Amino acid sequence: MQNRSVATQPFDDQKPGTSGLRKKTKVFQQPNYLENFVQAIFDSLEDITGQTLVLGGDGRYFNRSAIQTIIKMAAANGFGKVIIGQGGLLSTPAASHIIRKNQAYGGLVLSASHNPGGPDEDFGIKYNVSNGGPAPEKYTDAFYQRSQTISEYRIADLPDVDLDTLGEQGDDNFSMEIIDPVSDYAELMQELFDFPLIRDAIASGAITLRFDAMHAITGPYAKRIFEDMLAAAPGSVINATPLEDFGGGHPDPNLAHAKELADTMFGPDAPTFGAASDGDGDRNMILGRNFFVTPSDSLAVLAANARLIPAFKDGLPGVARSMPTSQAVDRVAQEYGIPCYETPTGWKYFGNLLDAKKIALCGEESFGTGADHVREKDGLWAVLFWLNLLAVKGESVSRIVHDHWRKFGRDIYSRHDYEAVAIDIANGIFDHLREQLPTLPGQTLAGNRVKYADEFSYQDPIDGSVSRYQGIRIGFENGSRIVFRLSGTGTVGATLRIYLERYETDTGKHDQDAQQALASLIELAEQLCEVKKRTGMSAPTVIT
Ligand code: G16
Repeated sequence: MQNRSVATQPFDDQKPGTSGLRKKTKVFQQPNYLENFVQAIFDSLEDITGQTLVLGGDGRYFNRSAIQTIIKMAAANGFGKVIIGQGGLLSTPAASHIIRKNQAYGGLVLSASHNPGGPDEDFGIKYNVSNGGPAPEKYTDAFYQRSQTISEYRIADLPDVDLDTLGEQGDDNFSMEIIDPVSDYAELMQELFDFPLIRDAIASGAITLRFDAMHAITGPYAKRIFEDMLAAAPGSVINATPLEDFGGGHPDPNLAHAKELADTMFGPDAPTFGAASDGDGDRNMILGRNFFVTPSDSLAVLAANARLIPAFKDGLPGVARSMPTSQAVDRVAQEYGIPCYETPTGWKYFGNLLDAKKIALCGEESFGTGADHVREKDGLWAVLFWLNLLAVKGESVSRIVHDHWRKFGRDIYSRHDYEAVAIDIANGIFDHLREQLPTLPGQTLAGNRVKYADEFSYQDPIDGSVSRYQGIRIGFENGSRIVFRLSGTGTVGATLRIYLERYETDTGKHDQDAQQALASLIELAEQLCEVKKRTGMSAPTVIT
């Protein structure tokens, strides 16, 4: 095997965002662009000689060719072994599990998650560390720094690897193992949940299931787990074949993008349970018959019922949510006397808390829920948790959530996204918000008295690291909140996210439409940030 050094020059835009580096595919396809970033990662890591790297992606356009390049670069940079999902496929949570199970040094996951795929759409790459979780900020900062001074990358003259045939090839210095992407993950799920109970509930017809894989990575996982292992009717998993362009769709599991599933679940003869996952399998959307569960409520319901699941029969040491996620789970933690941590947006902030066993369950408003079994959010795991809960309780999704609201109150919640905003306008909005912060506490706005108004900073309780500028929060004495943040995952301009939340204890008002219930906060948010006025947009691009 011959190694080569290839001269290159830095690209100035290789700063990872909320979850790795995401760009238009054509940006990644520029000569040396992918190679520079991968070399910057390898240069920033210590003692990689002879180590094992896990490699896979969500199957989007450019996945296979990027994998071939990375294998050759891993060889030239001294890795001893690369474990690759068959066909170049690995869901994000499965990659996390495989890193942990094999005690690998780390992994590279090729995905732009819920962003569309294809030659004119998005591609992405993220590095996961040895605990299986996304690289913390100190790593991503180092990758960026290195990318700004890079002058060469190293690559081996190897023939392309057959990604489709299982088995190990190579020699003592460098080997490549192609593994079944599903089996280890499916086995882990079987250990965590009561499969016989779920299977019986499905067999008896008590649970009828529809899962939308959105032409993305979870198709093969969901087919194996739901249809083969849990005996759901053939066809219960729809859009089950991963496609390079996700069938032209947006693999984002929400009511707008998983429309086929939403139409079924809100139509006549709906199954009792519906769910969807995203491009790389870490997000989930949960639906009952005629009923949508917000991700924040889902996290709270799972926390409240954790003891009913084999994996959590002894209870939870603590829980965590990202800052913009609703406070529903805080109420559960308070009731059970366990801590609830509030972290910045991004799964990487949960890793230390999970490793230190401070928490065992965590989640985000952005359709992410997960636990201590891996170090990524996990779409199918969340679906199985709900299935296990339905099988134990024998009640409908809607009933379980309504009972939860009756006990804890309802945090009525919505997120409004304004996408592709010009960067200078977005910066202007934040400057304008920052100027107002000192004057807001004590004021009564739209009938709500402001308790605090600040820019969120987080100090990690385990390693003491501090993350600043994580979103602007305005909290009211009645528990309502408005949060403003710029997304770290978009690839065009800036995306302004406005998170709105109101606490309601009156059960007679629990069935209100969220947009109506939040109308006065929505208007107040516009008065404060002026996004419509400054951009000329008349409405949010997406409401979830
Ligand atoms: C990623 C992160 C999540 C985050 C989400 C939205 O999810 O892993 O932690 O909540 O992006 O981030 P933002 O609001 O900055 O766009 P995914 O599923 O895209 O990898």
